[in-house]
Amino acid sequence: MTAPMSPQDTWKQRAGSAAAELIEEGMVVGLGTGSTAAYLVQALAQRIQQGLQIKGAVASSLATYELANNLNIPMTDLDDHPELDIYIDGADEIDPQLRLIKGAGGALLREKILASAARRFVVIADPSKKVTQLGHRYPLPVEIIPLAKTPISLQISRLGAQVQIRQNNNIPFITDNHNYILDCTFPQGISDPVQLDAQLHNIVGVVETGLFIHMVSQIIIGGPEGVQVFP
Ligand code: ABF
Repeated sequence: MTAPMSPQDTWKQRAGSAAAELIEEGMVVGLGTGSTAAYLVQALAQRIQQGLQIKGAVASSLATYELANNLNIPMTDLDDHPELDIYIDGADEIDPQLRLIKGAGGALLREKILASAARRFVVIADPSKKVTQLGHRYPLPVEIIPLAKTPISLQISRLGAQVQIRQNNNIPFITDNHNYILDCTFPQGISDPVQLDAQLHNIVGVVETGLFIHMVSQIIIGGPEGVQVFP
């Protein structure tokens, strides 16, 4: 017997299914990572089973690749399709200006590459992801070159953050790109995400940050009443 879905999972599923409806015949689709994106992948697989034909899907993580491939979604990559018609992914925090923190799942670099290669970037989430200011609930993930972990941690702490190397059982978490993630907590929140993103990118050895600014085309929030679409 399968356990009943929690309300939050139902809301994530609503967002994922609504986003799958945006995918049209012949599109190249970017698939995000995380539990909300997994519902998108399942809904897309169902549409393909019912006859939708897409050119292919590009996954933002090895985990999503496995899931989509196992569900018989035709997979491709950015070498064959350097431009995506649409990229759909979850987020950790969404502010009123549709700026995001992403990367709790550890796939932020590939996610940002796909978002920047897409004509349209659609974010799917449940209502818990909406915040008034970024950085209050989740630390900001920053992907870095492992060799430089100590100097980079020092420089980021001088920007006002508490910095921790992401670990699993006391072993550093390794990204799909063989890098580390620093989880950076800003106790007062992030007042100027644009400036912070620029400051972080100025630190040698920082590969990418989990701040997604001026990238989002649309947000789909699944909730108790159905889905809401912004803008
Ligand atoms: C990816 O998965 C990430 O960028 C984000 O960290 C996370 C969201 O996961 P979930 O949908 O499980 O909350 O989209």
